[in-house]
Amino acid sequence: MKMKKMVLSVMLAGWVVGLKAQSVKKDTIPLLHGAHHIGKRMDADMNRWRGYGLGQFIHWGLYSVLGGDYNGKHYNGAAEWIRSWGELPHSVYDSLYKKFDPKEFDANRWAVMAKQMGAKYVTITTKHHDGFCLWPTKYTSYNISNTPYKKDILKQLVNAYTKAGIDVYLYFSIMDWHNPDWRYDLKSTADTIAFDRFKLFVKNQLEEQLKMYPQIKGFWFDGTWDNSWKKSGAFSDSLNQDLKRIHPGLIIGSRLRADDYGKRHFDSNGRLMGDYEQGWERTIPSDFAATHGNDWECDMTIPENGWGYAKKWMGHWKTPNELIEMLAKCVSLDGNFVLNFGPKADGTFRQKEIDDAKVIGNWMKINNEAIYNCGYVNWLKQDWGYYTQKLKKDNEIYMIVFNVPVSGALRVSSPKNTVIKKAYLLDGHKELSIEKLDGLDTFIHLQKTGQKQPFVIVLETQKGAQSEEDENKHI
Ligand code: FHN
Repeated sequence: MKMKKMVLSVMLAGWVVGLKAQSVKKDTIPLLHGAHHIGKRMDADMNRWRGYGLGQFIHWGLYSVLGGDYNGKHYNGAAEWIRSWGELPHSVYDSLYKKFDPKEFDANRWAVMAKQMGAKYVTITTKHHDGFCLWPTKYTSYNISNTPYKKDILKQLVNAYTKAGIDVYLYFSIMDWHNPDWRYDLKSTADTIAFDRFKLFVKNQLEEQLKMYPQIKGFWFDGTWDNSWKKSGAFSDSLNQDLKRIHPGLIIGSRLRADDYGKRHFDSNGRLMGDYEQGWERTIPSDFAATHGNDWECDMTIPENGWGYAKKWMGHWKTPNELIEMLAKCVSLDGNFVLNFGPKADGTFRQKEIDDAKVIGNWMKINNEAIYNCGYVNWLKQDWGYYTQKLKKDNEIYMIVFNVPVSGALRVSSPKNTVIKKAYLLDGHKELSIEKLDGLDTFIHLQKTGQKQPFVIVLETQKGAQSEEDENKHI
């Protein structure tokens, strides 16, 4: 009897453990400050973000006064980091605001240039790591109102871009080299006390921005990699929630938060913390699997590296066609592509940036149908370029072509049960001949199209029209 009882209780215990194992996944680490939702945000604001395709990044601040030069010498790192290299005394850098007087600055001209390029959103540095604020914040005197220029730059930009129909996002660096309460790590009570003051300063500044520029759509956080911030998971979580409560719909990427254990971007259970993945800086995922199906954005510089204005650009300068290809690749993998501009201290842009924006804009004028509100197509990738389709899927598939084979025939492998009814060039709608191959592949024959630039072919497809014989070829 005793034995029977024991077996029963062991069985029961096993059943309870089994139940537990079913309801809580084995690898789940209990977190107070992990991701608060699983899967994508599907509200209207986020759908709008998803459809942008192309954005502009602006890095503008005191570093543009130096442009990477100090005392007749040029420094080859990212020019906006010059204060941190020990090449010039901090007091010299921190006095640059006395020289910041962008006489040529015209926010409307900037917005028109971005609009012509085809940008649907802009991210503007309101405060980079140097701590200088482009808006007249009441929380530090290290701001635009104390420069010879005096006027609120941010307000002009927010108004001009919004008027041009471009959504505005504010870049905000948490790391702040100028604020005496900033800490890289928290190693003592004194550090913690100072950093608590700093956190309040950050919260105040962000709430101030929301109050002053209510048109904005989101924040773009940076400088969140230090231990002090990684140890502030609870604060970063409540800050995120506060900002969203004040401004419902606000979009914030994965750079802001840290979880209970200091994990960034993805929490300790591997879940994305933020509305989109913000780790694709100067790189693009190699394929769709690498995106893990998340929303994401790639931020790209035209030179090898460097975001703020540098008198000399380092390394390879990307050509407009390279940039257009990056844009196409991002959209084909469900991401947005954001191209950086680093205006000069006088408020003008370098010629190469102006020229590139024009070329991209001319291309977008013809081909934007394959970029805006478009995303991933689960068809076998081919060497000629990239597929996209409308996020609200219909029967059209876009082929953005960068490499034309010598044969002039572009191979398309359509999935089971999908038939290509018609193919034509988006520019001018010239119809192209289709050759159905044995099995599921099709050739789109280009003949002489005279295309010198990347171009788009539209495929009109029909589902469920494949013959049974063709379908069997997939088995
Ligand atoms: O250090 C910055 C850099 O200067 C620039 O602002 C880029 C933009 O993505 N973010 C940081 C590095 O991740």
